[in-house]
Amino acid sequence: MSDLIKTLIKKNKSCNSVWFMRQAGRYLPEFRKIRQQNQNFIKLCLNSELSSQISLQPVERFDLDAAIIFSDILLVPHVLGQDVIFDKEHGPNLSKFNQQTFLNFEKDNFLSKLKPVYDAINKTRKKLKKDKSLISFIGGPWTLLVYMMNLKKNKNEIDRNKFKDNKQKMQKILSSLIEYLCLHIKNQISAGADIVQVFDSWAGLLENEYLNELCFEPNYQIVEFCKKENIPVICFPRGIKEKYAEFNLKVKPDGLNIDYEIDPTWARDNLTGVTLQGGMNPKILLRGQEEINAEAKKYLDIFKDVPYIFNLGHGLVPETDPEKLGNLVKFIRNY
Ligand code: 1CP
Repeated sequence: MSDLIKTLIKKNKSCNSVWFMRQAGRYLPEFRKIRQQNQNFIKLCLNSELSSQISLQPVERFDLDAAIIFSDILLVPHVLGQDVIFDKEHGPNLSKFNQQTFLNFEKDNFLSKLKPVYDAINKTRKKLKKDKSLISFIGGPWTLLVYMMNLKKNKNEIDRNKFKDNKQKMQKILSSLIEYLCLHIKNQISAGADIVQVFDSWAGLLENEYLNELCFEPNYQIVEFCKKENIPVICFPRGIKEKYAEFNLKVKPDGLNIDYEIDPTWARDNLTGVTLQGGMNPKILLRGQEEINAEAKKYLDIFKDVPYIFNLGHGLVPETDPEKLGNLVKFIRNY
């Protein structure tokens, strides 16, 4: 059993386990080299050999406690019929959502299109040391809807008119989407993943009156599915502020990743009965080593008596210096 799973399930304390969101990515020269030769990002995600290699890169470099499979939350809408284009300036762009295409999609087709992801998990598990975890993930249903229906007006705001226009349709689409996501989880487990993380990155864009229906309830259904499948699950409802407490009570995941807007002392005192993960602002890593380690120490001290996994409050940014990250990992291990 990996240290990560001991912390998630047995609620072990002070394991000093550590991994990073976006640990496989553009800040690593060995990733950039592969990326340069593979301009089509979706194709790269569906290349099982390269995906496995990329997943292992940060674990080999930093001896982290887990690999996270190199893939993307948007592969699900992609295989369900929407073209996904990554625009460097504006982020991902999806072709127009078609409800008929979506609802009539064949499950067998869905799984065969995602087979490279499962192959990548299988290959990675074989190369990964026994005491390391292999994390699989999905996007939160609401976060996927945001991309699928193009609900954002700008970086941090929902287009309210579009939201209202689409609101009636959402329940039907959500319940079908949750079924697909559970299938995807089941297959990732069969391929060798031993932890699931749910990235509900745009939960914070929901108005309070919709949080229960569009965030808590869908996450609850996924967590229940994971419990039935006997796999620990970590949720990340980014940006919901003090509603993290309600999320924890209602959804009851094994682990909860906090974002960097959450005060860690508040989290320790108010998010109980759950393993906490993350919190530190990834931009701190752009500062000097002493400041980085001091900030990490703050998190380690606050969480020393509760089950805690070191990670960040969002993904590593591309400007991160791998050397500083390596020093941070050493600092955490020796603390
Ligand atoms: O240009 C590049 O090289 C692509 C950058 C990149 C990478 C490395 C994207 C595009 N996706 C990924 C991989 C990825 N995405 C992983 C791999 C494993 C790891 O963490 O190392 C994971 C877990 C994701 C998850 C993901 N994709 C999320 C949830 C987490 C988060 O960042 O909030 C979201 C919202 C996406 C969509 C997405 N994919 C890529 C971009 C640029 C975006 C938009 C969001 C963003 O700007 O971060």
